[in-house]
This record gives sequence, structure tokens and C-alpha cells, in this order.
Amino acid sequence: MEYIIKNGIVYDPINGVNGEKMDICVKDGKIVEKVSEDAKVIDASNCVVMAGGIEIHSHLAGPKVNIGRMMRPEDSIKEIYAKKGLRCGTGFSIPSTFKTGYQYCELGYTFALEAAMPPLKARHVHEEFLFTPQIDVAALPLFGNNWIVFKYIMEKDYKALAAYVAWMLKATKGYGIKIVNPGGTEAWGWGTNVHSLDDPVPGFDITPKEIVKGLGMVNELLGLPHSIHVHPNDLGHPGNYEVTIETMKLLEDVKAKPKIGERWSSYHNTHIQFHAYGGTSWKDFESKALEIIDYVNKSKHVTIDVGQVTLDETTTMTADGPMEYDLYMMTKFKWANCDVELETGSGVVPFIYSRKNPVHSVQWAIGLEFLLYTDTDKVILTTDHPNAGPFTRYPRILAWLLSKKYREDWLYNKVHKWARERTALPDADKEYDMYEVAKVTRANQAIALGLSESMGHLGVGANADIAIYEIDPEEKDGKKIEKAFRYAKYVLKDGEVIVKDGEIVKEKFYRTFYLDVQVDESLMNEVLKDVEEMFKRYYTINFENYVVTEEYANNWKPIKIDAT
Ligand code: MFN
Ligand code: ZN
Ligand code: ZN
Repeated sequence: MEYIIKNGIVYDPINGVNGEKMDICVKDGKIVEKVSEDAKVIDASNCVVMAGGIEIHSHLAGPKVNIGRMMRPEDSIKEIYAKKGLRCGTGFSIPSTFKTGYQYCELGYTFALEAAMPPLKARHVHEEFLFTPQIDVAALPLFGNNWIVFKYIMEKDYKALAAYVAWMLKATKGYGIKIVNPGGTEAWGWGTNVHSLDDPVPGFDITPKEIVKGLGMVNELLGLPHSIHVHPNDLGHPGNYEVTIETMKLLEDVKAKPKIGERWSSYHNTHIQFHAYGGTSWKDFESKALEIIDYVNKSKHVTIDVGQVTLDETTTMTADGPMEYDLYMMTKFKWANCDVELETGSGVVPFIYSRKNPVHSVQWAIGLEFLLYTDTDKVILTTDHPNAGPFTRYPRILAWLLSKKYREDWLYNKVHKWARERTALPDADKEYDMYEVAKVTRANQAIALGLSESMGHLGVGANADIAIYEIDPEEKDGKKIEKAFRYAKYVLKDGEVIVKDGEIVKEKFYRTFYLDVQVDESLMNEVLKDVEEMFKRYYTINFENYVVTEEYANNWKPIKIDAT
């Protein structure tokens, strides 16, 4: 099938295209130079054309999402999705798998990364991916509280650690190294937490600093497409901004060495909003976003995603078990907390962010400070779905960015005065243009994830994943901006039209990306002996039953990396 998308206004930062009126040609699933006269015409006049959106951090599939779904029937009935020809789905903050796929697709997103896969429960993540249509997917296994990782770091055997990481990525079908509250989730198994980068982890002769640094070095030793993806210690606590900056500094002299792609950063700090807090309690809570932004803007190794609070009732979920316990103690809402033997843990707590609440209003403003003051090559839009709000709020966030008037209506008329008094948001003059929207919603993600050869841009040879929005690039009416980005006029995936006039016209399942990293065979054999020994001694599951097998995906997409 051939298409020509005519007369659209194109925004493609990776290729330096900034608002040019041009035609895009599509053939056999790819973007091509030109097409034949038989090509179908898509009229994109008065529309903005971008590559498909890329989600870099979302909790969309797996055990803790499912705990949230089971725990919160009240969320389930809050939003019902029932459209002709499609599967029904429910849930506002924790949508069912089909609804998740459909709604990313309606937004013009064509790829999503599940941010926290417990290795032992990787099957559950992949099973839910099997029923998540419309988008390519991938998942990051958790490494920051894993006993085998600890063992090799304590022995300073980084080659063995690299081999173990390579094996785990293939065994769990994972896409990179996720670290959540390094050492802290393991400490929580003993009813405690770690509080600084130098705090020893109970039962191990190891510190959070060594965990982050060790995994960061190994990431580049292997040459993985994405950097380490880090949720640092002390999330959500007043005064945490210092440990956030200290953790970034640990990777200052580790150079990005991806074997594929164009990534330049060696450190990705996720949901930075939750890590940018000043004060000593909620009473003297204030933003320290500018301190972090100052460091990020002058550094050459850091990318961040935001975790923008949308001021909704939502469901929080994280591998940071002790943090969720604190949240439960504060709210006294229902809660869940789990241990995943040898590897990680998790907690789930509902949370109601309120516009009237002083603290939540400051959290809202901090996210926008990051989006408005950080170098737009280094910042990525997320809501840490569903932790700071559901991903379906992206269009509203874009409206806050594109229209100062709309943002200030919220800042001065809708939220609590602490947002004006305790953050620098009132001084933010900036308004995004569509070029910057394209950076923070697709281009930056593609580069950070090492996928920019095929995704996140509209150059010849890229996958024909394309979103077309019916909007004037100069539009300042917040409501109109929100509507235009909520339902794309067209979405093409692999060169096929799957959304037309905001409606899904084709349901299809796509790829699950994972890394197939080759390391020296004799080294791998040595490491597997250790791993088998660990399984015998500590795991309740047999080594033979650990690996995620072929039947767990619709369409595996291994990315081969030679790290021998
Ligand atoms: C990430 O996983 C991830 O993380 C993330 O909600 C998450 O309102 C999970 O109850 C949070 N607020 C206060 O205590 C504020 C102080 C209070 C007071 O006691 O004095 N002050 C006021 O109320 C102001 C009153 C005056 C005024 O100005 O109006 C608490 C409360 C809170 C705070 C609660 N904190 C938690 C935030 C952290 C982490 C959420 C989610 C988090 C989820 N990962 O006339 C006048 O002007 C009167 C003035 C008022 C007065 O003085 O009375 C995963 O992967
Ligand atoms: Zn996190
Ligand atoms: Zn998260």
C-alpha cells in the first residue's frame, strides 16, 4: 500500500524540519522518497504532521498494574470504553489492556515502554502485552535491588555483572536496566529503607552509590541502546533534591557508548518532579526544580522525564515499596505491598491529587518548571502513568505548554497559592512551539532509547508511524489544543491507517522489542554456574522455569547487540 500525505505542516526535530509545508510518502510500511501515481492521498491541509509519539515511562502492564485494577473497582467504573468493532474496556487511571492500547493510539502514540518489570514476573508483563493492541511495546526489568547484581558489585566483577545483565535481558525479554530506590527496596524486606547514597544495604556490603555506578558502567560496557533508567532514593520526600543531584553526578565521567542508535546520555532520571523537593516537611515544602535544572542544563550526560502531576484522582504504583508504605501511612487509604524474592518489591496506593491542596499544587507547578526551564533536548513528557496522573492527560499538559494564557488561568484561578509562592512557575514566560512539542513527545524519546534509526522521525527509511493532528500551530485556546491532541485525525502505523477522524479503524497487535546481547561464551558459562547455584540456594522457582519463552509475544523484535 502506498500513501501520500499532502500539504501538512511537518515537525520533525531529528531531521531539522520545523513547520515546513511538505508531502510525506509512505510505501510498504516505511517512509520513502516518492510514491507512484496510484498512491492514496491523505489530505493534511490545516494539520500538523509528526512521527508517532513514544512513551518512555509508563506502568501499563504486569503484576502491580493488575493489583491496582483488582483493588480499585471505583476506578474501573469511572471511565467505560465501548466502541463499535472494538473490545470493551474500563478504568481511568488503570485501564484494561485493550483500552490502554486504544487510548495511546488515539493520542497518536505508536510505542510504549513499561517502566518496571519484576524479572520473576516478566511473564505477566508479556501476557498483558499480548492483549495490548495498536502499539509497539517493550519493558525494563528491575536490577537495583537484585541479590546477584549485589554479589557481582561487591566482588567488583563488572564483567560477570555485564554477562548476568545480558542473560537477564534475554531471559526476561527486557529492553534495558531499570533501577528503583537502589538498595531501598531490599532494605524494606527488613522493614527499613536507605536514606543516603552511602547507607549500607542491610545484609549486604554494598551502598546505593555502588549499585548505580556499577550498573551505569556495565550499561556502557555492553553498549545498550538506552542508558540506565533511574528512580533515585528518597522519592516524594521534602528535601530530596540533594540526593537527586548527587546521584546524577555519579555518572558524570561515564561516557555513553551505545552499540546502536544515537544516544548521548549515560543517565536517565525518571519522574524528576518527585525528586525535586525542598523543605523539611510538607509544611515548609517548596520546589527545588531550578537547582536540578541548572545542573541538567550544564551537564552532558543526563536526560530526564517529568512525571507531571495532572491533579486527578489516580492509583500510585512503584517498586519503591517503602515509599508506598509512607504514602499509605499519610492517606490511610487501602494499600498493597509485595516482595519479589531476591529481586524487588512493590506497593500500590490510591491517591487523590487536589487543586485545592497546597502540596499537590506545588507538585503540579514543579513538573511545569521542568518542562519550561530545561533545555528541550533533555526533557521528556511523562506523567509516570498512572503515578502523577493518567497518560490520557498528555493533551492538557501540551495545552499548558503551548498557551501561557491557559497555563496562567490554572496558576492564578484554579490551583492553591503555594504554586505561585513556592515555585518559579509565575516567572516562566516561555510558550512551546510545535517543534518543541515534537521533541518532548517523540524525538527525544527515540534518541534516549536508541530507536531513532526507525522511530521518532519522518526521514526516508523510518517506520511509517505517523500522527496527524487537526490544529493551527499558532492555536492558543487551551480547550482546542487539548481536543486536537486527544484524538489524532489520522494515525498510520507501519504504513497503514489505523485511526481516521479520531476513530480507530483497524485493530492490530504489534511488536515486543527486547535486547539479545551477545557476550563472551566462556564468561557467560561461568556466570550461569553462579546463577544456577543462586537458584538452588535461594529462589523458590527452578532455573529451568525462569526464562520467558516464545509463546509470550505476538511478534518478538529482538535487537541484537554484539558485546563480545
Ligand atoms: C513514582 O510512585 C511514584 O508519590 C510516585 O499530600 C508516587 O494536605 C508513587 O494533608 C505526594 N499537606 C500538608 O501537610 C501541608 C501543610 C499543611 C499544614 O498542616 O499546615 N498546610 C496547609 O494545609 C495549608 C493551609 C493554609 C493554606 O495556605 O491554604 C498534607 C495534607 C501530601 C501533603 C499532605 N503529600 C504527599 C505528596 C508525594 C509522593 C504524593 C505522591 C507521591 C506517588 N514512581 O486564610 C488562609 O490563607 C489560610 C491558609 C491555610 C491555613 O493556614 O489554614 C514510580 O515508579
Ligand atoms: Zn519510579
Ligand atoms: Zn514510574
